[in-house]
Amino acid sequence: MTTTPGGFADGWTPPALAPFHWHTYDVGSVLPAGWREELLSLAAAESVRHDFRPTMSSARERTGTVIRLETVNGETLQQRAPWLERLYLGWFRALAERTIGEALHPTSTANRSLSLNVLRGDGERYPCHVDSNPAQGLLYLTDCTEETGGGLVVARDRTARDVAEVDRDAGVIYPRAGQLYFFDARAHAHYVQPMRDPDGLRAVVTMNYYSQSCPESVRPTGLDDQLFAAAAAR
Ligand SMILES: O=C(O)CCC(=O)C(=O)O
Ligand SMILES: [Fe+2]
Repeated sequence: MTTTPGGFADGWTPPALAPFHWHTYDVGSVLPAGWREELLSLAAAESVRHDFRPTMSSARERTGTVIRLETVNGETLQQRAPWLERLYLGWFRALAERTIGEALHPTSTANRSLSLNVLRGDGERYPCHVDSNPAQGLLYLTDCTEETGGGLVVARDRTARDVAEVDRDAGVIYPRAGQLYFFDARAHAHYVQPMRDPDGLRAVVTMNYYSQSCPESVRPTGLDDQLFAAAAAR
């Protein structure tokens, strides 16, 4: 086999499937002043902690793992920050459709649509999973860096089954406040690193969209029970 100076063997062809990719819209400065502070106050006042047991088909954690989640659920967001739902249904959805290239459908319940997730410096992390939805939106309220932790770690390898396997070959996204991300992570396991700074805070609004080619009915059994357990207890 001969190789070119760039290291390409003769006959190299690109992979059939596109590598993991995402799109970022820098929306922070065009949203109405105070949007971020309003959501951070809501998180401080209304977030609820509960134990998440990742046993559903989309989980990519070792058996028996229990992870403490802290969230403001979609029903509370709908009542306390109704403008967020309007963005989810309207402008943000239109931006997502430009990225994903398909009409996107809102979910049937407020809790499935929106969530405000909080991680604190006390080692909380977000569990490893694949998404069931073809378009995930993430509006970040805080900055994350290599120093603070809280990076979103995404496996390049489509077969990664847990955090250790993700870590073997992964890209890390360090989000900034005001950035709105969209991606399709149905085939790439991902998790959020624990915060390294004891005083750290990471907050993000997550948005789920489905579509005709990937309808809400594919959502894994048991996911809602585990994600919204706290809502039932309130
Ligand atoms: O918080 C993040 O950066 C990722 C959250 C996530 O993966 C999800 O909501 O599905
Ligand atoms: Fe995800």
